Amino acid sequence: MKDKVLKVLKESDDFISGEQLSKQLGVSRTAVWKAVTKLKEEGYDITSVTRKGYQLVHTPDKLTKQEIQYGLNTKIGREIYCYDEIDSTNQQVKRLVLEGAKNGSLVIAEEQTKGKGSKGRGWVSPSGTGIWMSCLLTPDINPTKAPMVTIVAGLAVCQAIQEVVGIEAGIKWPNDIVIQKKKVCGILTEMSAEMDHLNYLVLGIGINVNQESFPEEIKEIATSLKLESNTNVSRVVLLQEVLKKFEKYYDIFISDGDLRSLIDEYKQYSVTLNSKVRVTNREEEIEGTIVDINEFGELRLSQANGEDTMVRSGDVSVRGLYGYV
Ligand code: BTX
Repeated sequence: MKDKVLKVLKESDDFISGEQLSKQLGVSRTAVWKAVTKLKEEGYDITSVTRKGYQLVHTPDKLTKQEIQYGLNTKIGREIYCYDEIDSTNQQVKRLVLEGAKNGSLVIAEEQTKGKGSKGRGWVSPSGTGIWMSCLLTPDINPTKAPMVTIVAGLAVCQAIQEVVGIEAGIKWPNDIVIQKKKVCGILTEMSAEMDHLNYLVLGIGINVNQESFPEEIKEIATSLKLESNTNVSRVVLLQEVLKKFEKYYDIFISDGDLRSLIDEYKQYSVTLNSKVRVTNREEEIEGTIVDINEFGELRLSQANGEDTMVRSGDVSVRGLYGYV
């Protein structure tokens, strides 16, 4: 009932009477009043004036299912699970898979107590200030193609930031989004696969939105959209835009089978391309310049001795970013 009342209030520019609401929704005036009271408790600012009725004047920036789904037409997010607090949204997707969650299901939390970064690292995810989300995807692709989803997501996040906040972000290959050389977003794609069969992917995206400060251990390398733009950013609007952009590019990727149609656009955002880098993986450490990114999302590294190497994984430090000089 609460959701239905909210929808009618959102769609009306003027006051709407309790009587009209109860008629339209086929419920008693008391039921309408109860729903309005609940909405007010959740932070919706609803003015009630005798003989005029109710008017919604302010919507809180809370990541609730009804706010996220309002006006959203993507296939991703038709099923949404929202939590005030969870260990990690990626972990929660994996648990929901066991309960039968479907392709495109979305998990969102106001706070993560054990947010995951890549390679066992953590992700700082304080309450109410960021977008901590994970999406369940079951594409019919070879598991070797899973890392390309991170590339698709990076492109989508940059474009969404540009559209909603009006500032330019860059992508540090493969999974960081940076603004002014600081990390504003991290992407963690995990998968469950057997041999050449992909069971499912979990696409986790963490965006620092309205934080005004960061804990000591990351304050030199982290930033938020608020710090960069000097404005409060609506998490709901940004999240919706990320979903729209991601779905658009993801559909293209799935139909092409690789990144051939997207890579040129991606390269425009890359802070790794044409930069001096140091690549560290298990066996070795090599330095050079990234001269290209191919349709599989792999880097071509050119070394000083004239040798070219393809980089498919490993930690890539970009000169000028996060303390690598
Ligand atoms: P990463 O391994 O590239 O980055 C992790 C590193 O980034 C940490 O070791 C720390 O130095 C730094 N860091 C930690 N928290 C933040 C932050 N809030 N802002 C900037 N820098 C930070 C990147 O891994 C992938 C992160 C994915 C996070 C999402 S949130 C939703 C989903 N659920 C989940 O558990 N993880 C993903």
